Amino acid sequence: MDIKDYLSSKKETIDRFLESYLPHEEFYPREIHKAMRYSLFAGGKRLRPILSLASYETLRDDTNSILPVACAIELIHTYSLIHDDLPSMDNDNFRRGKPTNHKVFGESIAILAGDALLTMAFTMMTDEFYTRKIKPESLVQVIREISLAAGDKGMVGGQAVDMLSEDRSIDLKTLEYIHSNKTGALIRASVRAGGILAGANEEELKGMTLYGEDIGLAFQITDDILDIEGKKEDLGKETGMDSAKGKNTYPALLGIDSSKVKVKELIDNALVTLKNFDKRADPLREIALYIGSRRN
Ligand code: GRG
Repeated sequence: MDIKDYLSSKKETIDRFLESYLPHEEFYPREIHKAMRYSLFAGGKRLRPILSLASYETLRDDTNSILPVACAIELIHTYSLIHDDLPSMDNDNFRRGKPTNHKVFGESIAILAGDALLTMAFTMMTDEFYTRKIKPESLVQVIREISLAAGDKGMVGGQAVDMLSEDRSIDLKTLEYIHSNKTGALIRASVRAGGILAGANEEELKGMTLYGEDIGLAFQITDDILDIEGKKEDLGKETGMDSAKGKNTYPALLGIDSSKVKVKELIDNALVTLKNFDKRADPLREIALYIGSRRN
């Protein structure tokens, strides 16, 4: 399979669904809908919803029925990026190759656009019209998983410890907590959501969970490495920001070479956790390899 074709065809499907769901930017109040659309359609990779679809496809066909859940995760991810860029958080000027949301719309609208995207995720996942083909118990289970991953025991928790650790030295255990929660939790939940909705058994879900944890951590360590070695044109944001902000990162703690070795180990492990899955798990395998070698 060609992973580039796979990613771009899934991205198209996801974008089409999001485009049809989001209120038009002329919808009152215009400023908020413009700001939501601005960040959502700024060209994200859609990695998290793609992971949900790929994980579902390891067991079942026809991902259309789970699009509202997969796309809801992208809404949550986009909210987190808008809030992460705010002056009170990372104070960034560029995201997805464009000025950050608050630079264009001002801080209050950026905060509200993030809030609205987060809230809309739950409206989307409980929209009877779109989710009627999903078993209600599975839907409740994934909504709970996703909300846990996004909250204080997941992404918000990781972000809080990250903020509190700036300009302080921390140990590897704390750094792993930050990375696994700030970035890893939503990635893990994306993979698990696809599995749960496809009716995965305990063994299958365990494999998917370990896979999600490994690629989630690898994704964030790669992000740390790209902040040092990546190109602004590829990343759509400025580089060198982590050290400028006194951020704790893998390269800062372990050095760049050991960080690369760690990414490779995690990707190898992720592939091992999928060993009992057949060919239908190839997209998950290819995504793991892509994460280990990504440039943006
Ligand atoms: C504000 C509660 C709250 C949380 C913020 C996501 C996050 C937590 C912070 C982002 C900081 C950051 C740049 C982390 C690196 C990993 C990461 C999430 C990168 C952005 O995700 P991509 O590369 O972005 O999937 P696209 O734009 O492709 O969707």
